Amino acid sequence: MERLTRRAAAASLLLTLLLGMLYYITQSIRVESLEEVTKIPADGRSDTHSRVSDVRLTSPDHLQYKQPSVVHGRTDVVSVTPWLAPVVWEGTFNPVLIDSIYKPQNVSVAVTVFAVGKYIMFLKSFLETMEQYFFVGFNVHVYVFTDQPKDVPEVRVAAGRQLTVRLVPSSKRWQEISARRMELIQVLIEETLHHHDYIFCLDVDALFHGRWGAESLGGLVAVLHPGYYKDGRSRLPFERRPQSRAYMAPEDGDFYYCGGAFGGSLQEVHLLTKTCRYNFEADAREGIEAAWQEESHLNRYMWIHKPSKVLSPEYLWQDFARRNPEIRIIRFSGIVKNYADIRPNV
Ligand code: 5GW
Ligand code: MN
Repeated sequence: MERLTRRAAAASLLLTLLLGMLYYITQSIRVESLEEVTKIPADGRSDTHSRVSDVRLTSPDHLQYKQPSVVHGRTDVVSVTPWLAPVVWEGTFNPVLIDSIYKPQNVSVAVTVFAVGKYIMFLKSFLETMEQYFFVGFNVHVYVFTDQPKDVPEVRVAAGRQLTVRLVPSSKRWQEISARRMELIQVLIEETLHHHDYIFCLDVDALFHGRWGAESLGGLVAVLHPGYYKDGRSRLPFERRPQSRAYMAPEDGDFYYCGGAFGGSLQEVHLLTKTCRYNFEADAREGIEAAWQEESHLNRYMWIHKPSKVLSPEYLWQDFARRNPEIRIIRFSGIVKNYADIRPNV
């Protein structure tokens, strides 16, 4: 009897010891992995948190600007989404104040633009007008993706701005040029992650006509498509076939966004391009191509991952469209192109 209790006591002691050791081991693993995710790289930027999430809106003490009002403002447009992201319209922000907040942060903005095949003809005026209107006074690095590096025009750029040419293979099928944009942006971000804070991916067949500045910065940034911003869900040209990974049900969708301009922090745009590329390629393997290619996949992505900033159609208008009264300024606009002239044979 006594021997039995002694044995039981020894066993329970051993068990307690074992449990204690196990607890210690799991705790130390937990602490280690916590350290792993909160580790700040040497350059001061965290890998796990994008800089935008903890951006400080610090403004200089003596800046003079018009007093803002919370009872008077634009009433002809909505300037906030139901998930409380700003919708940027002329008159909803003060450019002087915005610049005073973002300039001291010395942000670096990357831009991607594709000029493949005949689209090289749009590059010169795109770059020239960009120099006049896009993030003037900021660090801007333009990455031109082209199959004709020799034909990239020489455009004089201000201090703090630079241009890099990246060679891409030419392609006969336009669907392929379109499809590979997401992949090439994804790879670019992987290679330049620590060089820039934000990135914008823009169509080349457009010109800048007005300021496009730091008011457009955000974690995930989408532009309202100029052709559909007043339309009901049933009219939005989302992909409607359930077989596609870009599928949107009739009751889905906030807004219809442009494929020709989107952006955000490098981390967010990396996830976007990686996801859209994956879904596009998986669809292709099953023999399906979404109605508007990567624009359809982008719209599906933005439905699930709501943009933290929405840019009004001022940020990608179309030259052929009638200018509606709520459009007080056109900042960037697609030029009218003769499709027969510029597109490769399909
Ligand atoms: C060619 C034929 C059909 C569709 C796209 C192309 C094409 C697009 C091309 O041959 N070369 C090229 O560089 N692109 C890039 O993709 C351009 O940056 C272009 O702005 C972008 C999107 O194509 P877009 O502008 O023809 O599409 P939409 O919807 O603005 O007309
Ligand atoms: Mn375009």
